[in-house]
Amino acid sequence: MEYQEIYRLTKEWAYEAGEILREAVSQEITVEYKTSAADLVTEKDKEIEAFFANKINETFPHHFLLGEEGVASNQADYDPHNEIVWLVDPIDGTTNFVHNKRNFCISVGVFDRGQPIVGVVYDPMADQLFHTLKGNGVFIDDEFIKPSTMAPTSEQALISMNHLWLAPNEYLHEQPLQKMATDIRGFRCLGSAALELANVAVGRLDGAIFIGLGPWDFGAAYVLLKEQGIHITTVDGEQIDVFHPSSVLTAKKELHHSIRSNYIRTKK
Ligand code: 2AM
Ligand code: CA
Ligand code: CA
Ligand code: CA
Repeated sequence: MEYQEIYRLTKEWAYEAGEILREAVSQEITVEYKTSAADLVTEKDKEIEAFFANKINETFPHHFLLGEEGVASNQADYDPHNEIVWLVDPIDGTTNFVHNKRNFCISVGVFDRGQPIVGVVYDPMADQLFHTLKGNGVFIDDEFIKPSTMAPTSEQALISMNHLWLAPNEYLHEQPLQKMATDIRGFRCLGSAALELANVAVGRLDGAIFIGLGPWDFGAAYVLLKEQGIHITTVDGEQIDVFHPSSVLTAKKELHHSIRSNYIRTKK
């Protein structure tokens, strides 16, 4: 069955790509600026995305790839809602890859006509693979991660965010997360959205709230979170279009509702 084969190969390719990145951190890394000094890309980002583009093209020539570095931008126009599409972030957390040499990942989500099929997030330095095939449950490596029945309240919650909340953004007049910062147990800001979202899917974090993400950032984790029955919407509480840039708010139903109603002042 094609989904099983996609699942098997996604994991295999993520391990192969991870091996390349593990070797790369001990060598000199060539860094370029994309839009600014805060927006980095290395030759490894491009190499890993090209690696996936070639594998997908050879094995599933009728599938499409949407990746951060745009190596497959020569694909003809297509409607992602009518195709099998791979959302690939070759390195999520490039800044961590360059500076810290840890806390980055490879993120691969596969969607069939918009439906989540496979989600794989591989942290090569920790050697941890978060993965799911729709309907089969979420795993870290070989360990099945049972969806937790706990329903944390705001004051018990550990929540990931990205630093863009600290800059002026479309959701505020004031800082909407300031009150939340004093109410919740803690914020975390790891620098790899895909890894942080995967951590919500396995219960290591209670929620995450990000703005300005691309499909490749949340694609794989979207599949993991949906599989666990954890809410994932835009910050405005709307359904995410996985093929377009989006804000992301994820948490279990009760916490998701409490964040939305208590802390987010949505667009005027
Ligand atoms: P990247 O490393 O693949 O570029 C860092 O806070 C997280 O945000 C990473 O997941 C990073 O992905 C992503 N990111 C990088 N640049 C961003 C930007 N300009 N806006 C929003 N997210 C960004
Ligand atoms: Ca980037
Ligand atoms: Ca990314
Ligand atoms: Ca990236």
